[in-house]
Amino acid sequence: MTEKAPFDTDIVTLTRFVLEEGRKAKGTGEMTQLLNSLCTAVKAISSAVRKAGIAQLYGIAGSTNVTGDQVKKLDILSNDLVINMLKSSYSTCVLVSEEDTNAIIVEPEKRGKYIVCFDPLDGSSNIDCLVSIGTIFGIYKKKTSSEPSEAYALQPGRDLVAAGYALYGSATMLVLAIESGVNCFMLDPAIGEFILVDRDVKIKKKGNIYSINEGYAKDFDPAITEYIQRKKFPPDNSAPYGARYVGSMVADVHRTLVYGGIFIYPANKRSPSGKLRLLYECNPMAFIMEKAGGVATTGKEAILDIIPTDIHQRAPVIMGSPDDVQELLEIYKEHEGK
Ligand code: AMP
Ligand code: P6P
Repeated sequence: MTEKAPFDTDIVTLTRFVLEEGRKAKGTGEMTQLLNSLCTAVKAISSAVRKAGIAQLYGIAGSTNVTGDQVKKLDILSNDLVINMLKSSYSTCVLVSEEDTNAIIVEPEKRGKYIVCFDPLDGSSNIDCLVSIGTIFGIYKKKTSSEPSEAYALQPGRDLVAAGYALYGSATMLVLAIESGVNCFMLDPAIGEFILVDRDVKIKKKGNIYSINEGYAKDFDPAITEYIQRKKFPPDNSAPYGARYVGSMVADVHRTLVYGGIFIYPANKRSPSGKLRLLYECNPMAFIMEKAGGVATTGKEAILDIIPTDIHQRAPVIMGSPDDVQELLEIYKEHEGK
């Protein structure tokens, strides 16, 4: 008789984890409310993302579906879900979304003390070919009791209270970084709960994968060019690195967190600040990387130390295993002298 897999009757769900952390913090419960509301938005986005692929195949195209219902573009739908779930958590006062030009000021009767910067569906240009995409978020506490404004969000990533991402890949995973560290939760569709699968995640000191869009090699600065050359033709005759690039930040960063190595979206001649957005792509990922023992830099300074001046500003990104990032920083130093 084959042994039945034991049914775990004491599963640590994200809801339970967040409640326990809230109890430990002896807080008011506002952060707990916020995180659990965000979790609900991510579950709904995961469901929509997986349905949209099928919808695309069966010709539910354009702005209405076969029953004439308004079918929102997936990234707009995701944005609405996050905004509505955060507002109804009574824990936020200012929201910054990749989809909205201006910061969203929460109506007075629903305000709380947190600011959330998020990309509701990062990499959504990949959805039609079913490449993994994600939701990225960073959470700050307001610093004053003045009337909330866009300026509330212009805090350095160093001041983040929590950050995380959801990866809609072969499974849906939510990675949450709080003061105490990084924890990974896998969505179990059978029960609609995120289950804790990796506790207190730490990145490898050194990896063997580099991740960069080499299509831009013509515009790379010399330090990047030299670094990539070294990965392909190691001067010490060690094994070359593998190259992996999905083109969806959440997928590339998650692989780097799990396998080690380095993810690079550098500045170049055409884009002097790179492409990725500081508030809702670079800072949350940098916070997670540092909490996991990794390094996240622009090449000149730690990403988390940048004082933002605009909610949609961009920043160059070099992040991952400490030894790998350090090797590139040393090449940058050598080139500074030239
Ligand atoms: P609160 O009073 O609920 O807003 O929590 C105050 C502070 O305690 C938060 O800003 C966090 O630093 C920490 N905290 C409270 N609840 C949680 C939680 N569920 N997970 C992680 N940190 C928490
Ligand atoms: P490129 C997706 O569009 C995105 O914002 C990130 O998720 C991803 O890392 C980057 O852009 C990919 O940009 O220029 O390599 O296509």
